[in-house]
Amino acid sequence: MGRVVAQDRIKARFDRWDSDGSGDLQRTDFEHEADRIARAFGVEPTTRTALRLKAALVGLFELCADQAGVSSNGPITEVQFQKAAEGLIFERGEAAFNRALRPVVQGVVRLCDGDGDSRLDRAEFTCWLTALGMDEVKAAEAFERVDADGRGALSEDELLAAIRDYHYGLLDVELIAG
Ligand SMILES: [Ca+2]
Ligand SMILES: [Ca+2]
Repeated sequence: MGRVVAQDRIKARFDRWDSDGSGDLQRTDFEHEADRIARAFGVEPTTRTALRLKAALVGLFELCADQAGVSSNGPITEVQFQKAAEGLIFERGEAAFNRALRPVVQGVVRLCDGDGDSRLDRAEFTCWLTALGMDEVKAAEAFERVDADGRGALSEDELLAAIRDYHYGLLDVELIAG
């Protein structure tokens, strides 16, 4: 596993989440990110599914703030974020990583889970990635790679494993891109 790849990806994540470009992360960055994702799915930010995603992202922000030892409104500097994210990815273990990210994954799954079975089939997953700006051919390829058990639908656990593998440099599919 490559720490350099991991650090680059954490840096890219930081830049994306710093939605106001202030050079540090505030709670409002994560609120705006949630609104932006909801709109990418064609959902008004005031709907229940969008608000749940927002609560999940704010929860993740608070966890990072807590790790960084700053106020629950931030700001979190880039160095603090890098340290908190590396701790989560490399040191605290898979269970802690999944606990931190699961609400966000659930929040996004709800936005594109058309049949409501809490799993994403090929079309639903393609909808996720194309809403985040990936083209359809690449999204279809990504589905094959993430569908580890080949059953044609992605569970939350498979999605979490894919996000973790991405940050380990084991997979080149970024699922919470923007
Ligand atoms: Ca900011
Ligand atoms: Ca589904």
